[in-house]
Amino acid sequence: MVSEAKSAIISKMTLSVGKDPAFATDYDWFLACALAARDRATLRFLEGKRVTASDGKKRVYYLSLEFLIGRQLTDVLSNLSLLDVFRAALEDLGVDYERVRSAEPDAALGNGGLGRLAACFMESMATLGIPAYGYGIRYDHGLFRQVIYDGWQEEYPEDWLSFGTPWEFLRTDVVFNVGFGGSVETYVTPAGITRYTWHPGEVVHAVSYDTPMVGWRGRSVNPLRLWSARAVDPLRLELFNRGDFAGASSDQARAEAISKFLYPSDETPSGQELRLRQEYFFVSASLQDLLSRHRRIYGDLHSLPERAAIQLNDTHPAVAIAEMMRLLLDEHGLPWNEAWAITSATFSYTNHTLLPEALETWPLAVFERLLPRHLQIIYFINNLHLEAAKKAFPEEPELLRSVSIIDERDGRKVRMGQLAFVGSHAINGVSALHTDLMRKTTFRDLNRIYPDRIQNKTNGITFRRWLHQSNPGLTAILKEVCGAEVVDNPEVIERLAAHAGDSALQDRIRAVKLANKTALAKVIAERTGVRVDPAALFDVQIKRMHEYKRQLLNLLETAALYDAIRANPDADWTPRVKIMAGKAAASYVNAKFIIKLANDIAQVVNNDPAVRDLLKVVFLPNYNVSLAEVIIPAADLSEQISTAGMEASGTGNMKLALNGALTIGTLDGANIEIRDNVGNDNIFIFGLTTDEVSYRRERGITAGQAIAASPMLAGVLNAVSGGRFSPDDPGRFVQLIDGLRGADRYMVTDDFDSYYAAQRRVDACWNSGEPWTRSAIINIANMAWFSSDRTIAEYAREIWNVPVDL
Ligand code: NBY
Repeated sequence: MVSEAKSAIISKMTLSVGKDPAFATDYDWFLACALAARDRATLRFLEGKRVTASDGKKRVYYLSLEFLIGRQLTDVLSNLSLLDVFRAALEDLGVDYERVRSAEPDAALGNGGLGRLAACFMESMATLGIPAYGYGIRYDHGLFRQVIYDGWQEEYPEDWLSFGTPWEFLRTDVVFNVGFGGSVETYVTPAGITRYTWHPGEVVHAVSYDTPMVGWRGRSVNPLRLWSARAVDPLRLELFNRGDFAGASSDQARAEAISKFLYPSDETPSGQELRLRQEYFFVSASLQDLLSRHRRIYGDLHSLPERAAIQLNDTHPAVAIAEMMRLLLDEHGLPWNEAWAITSATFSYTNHTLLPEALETWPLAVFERLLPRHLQIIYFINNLHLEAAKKAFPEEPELLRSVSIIDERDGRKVRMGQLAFVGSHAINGVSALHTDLMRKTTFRDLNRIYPDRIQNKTNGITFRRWLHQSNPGLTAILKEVCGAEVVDNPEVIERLAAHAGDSALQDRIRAVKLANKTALAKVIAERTGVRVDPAALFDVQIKRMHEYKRQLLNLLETAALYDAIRANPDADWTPRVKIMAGKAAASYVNAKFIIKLANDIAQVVNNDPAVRDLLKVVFLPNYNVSLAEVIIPAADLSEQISTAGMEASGTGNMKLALNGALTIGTLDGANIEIRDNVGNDNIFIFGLTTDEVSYRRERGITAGQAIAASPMLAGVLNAVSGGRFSPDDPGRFVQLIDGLRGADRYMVTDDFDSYYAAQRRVDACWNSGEPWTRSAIINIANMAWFSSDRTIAEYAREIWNVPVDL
């Protein structure tokens, strides 16, 4: 096996990379290994396509504008059971696997949780043998690279594709035309039926690239099909010949802009026309592709719902509802009712947020200019939908306003959430609380018209990447204590619980954690210059920077703790390292100030001899999947402190608990389900509940009371806004802190005292030693339910109607 791998790698190095191994760089070795690994997945990949074509198996199509894959080499090798073989082969060749692995750039084609969920789902679908295609965009530039300069975030373009990628196959035969703009022609057939033809004003090509997604033990290999935009004619020769070189390639530039970059704002849709072009571009290509596949195999489109399930990952691909109708009506000549029956039986939609500013809408004018025929279809859909609503609730004209796909208030808009809901047979939230809130708030009236459409599918994570690959030390313990089958069946992790009090096991768990923390300490030193003690409590908040996630609450507690330590340096403090990482959308002013505050606090605290090693503060730049893989196994404490009701689910919370971190968190999103699984005694819950949050909001209760009631809070607000951490610019944080003193939309002040108290409970528990490790073990033991295999099995059974054995 090892010798086989060795010669495969050498042969790739020589014949595909074109390098003499003696002169190969780490990146060359990565390429050679990736190509050799891909070979071993390819036969299974082709076999999967053949089988599903011949056996009539239902396919799942996962439409997502984001797939946050990260590095793939270890994932592919490990899932093919070849990791040790390749490692040994490289060692024989005198090459260090770690360096080769690190030479791979992250495929960062996503912003955060939503994109990473899509990546976990692709892996789980392949693992469960579900025939699935992921459809998305092959962005030339993924999420920006974050550099921290003088404490401020700077954004630089990300370049993962600049040297190509060894994982993909270009499909030169899978190219579709995608139209934009133009006009709609209406005519009446001899039989008296009105028909419509769209004449787009502009056409671009969608070219496809397939990346194999390998399931655990190579059970199946599914394609992730990403579309790249090309101009139909690369050059306007008549302009070129006249010397107008820029004009000659302007069509090309305009077309290629579509797949040029990922929009970097999570939670707040950009509203730019280019974004709508991206959405329609990949949706149209994907639907044309899957319809032509269906017709090739089955001939008739009426059987589509039995053979295909299309999942919309948030509303970003929701224009698919209108595009499917257009294709069925205009291109395939189906009557409306049949087309609608097929469409709504095929689609389902996942909602990832209820934040009002995050719900996607498009101004009618933009929509009409870009997609005139689709707007017409949406009007038809809406008319029928509102008729039905009127019939069901004749006494409630207000209800029509809330369920309408067209928002008639200031400046008319298309509401993508309503469109996705009306066009789908199943709509799901991503945690129990979030789904409950969907039914009660944003989708309350739609839920009354279409009861039983809303379901819950609590998120999950793939244990292959987030446990086995990223934490081999812990995995080795689990295999020994729970049995080797733990890598195939996470439920047996539960066996760990029986040994939670066993001091030998506790020692081993602590030793693995310490080793992981030592590795992280090295990364921290390299990237920030800060030296931290691996024996200290590693307190971690890693996620996109957003006010609702309340990194500011964490920082205020840090500042308060710092003052408390200075006031009483000889007390029995728990040495802590506060670790924060995350990117802010470039235009999100407050989020960028919060990053600056973290760095300013770090400057002051880390250089104050009075606090010694009792407190260190670190902001790690450029958080991405690869950095997460280093931080998560090294965390002791997981910060999940969003305002209750605002974090739809969270998935980082699951990764951290699975790796033995205890959670300090609010009763929000999946934190609640984590608590239900690990037990109240093994998690630090604090703060307002969702009901208390809405009570305060409804009564307009603002920060005044909380500040008046808490001298510590008042003191820390004064310190930050008074320039205590920004002596070079004392007014720097005045506005940020004034936001808390005023409306305090995210109720940071209300939760401050109970958060501070919960942190002191954390200190006490950490100092007690044994009980902490015991709790950590109980956390690990009870996380099996959060495997994305479980989540995907639920989607398969309850939404897609696809057989699955799990
Ligand atoms: O989806 C996240 C939720 O905040 C988190 O609670 C949940 O666990 C996760 C998976 O369900 N949402 C998220 O990551 N959203 C985005 O990344 C996003 C990206 C782009 C846009 C909106 C949201 N956009 O409008 O462009």
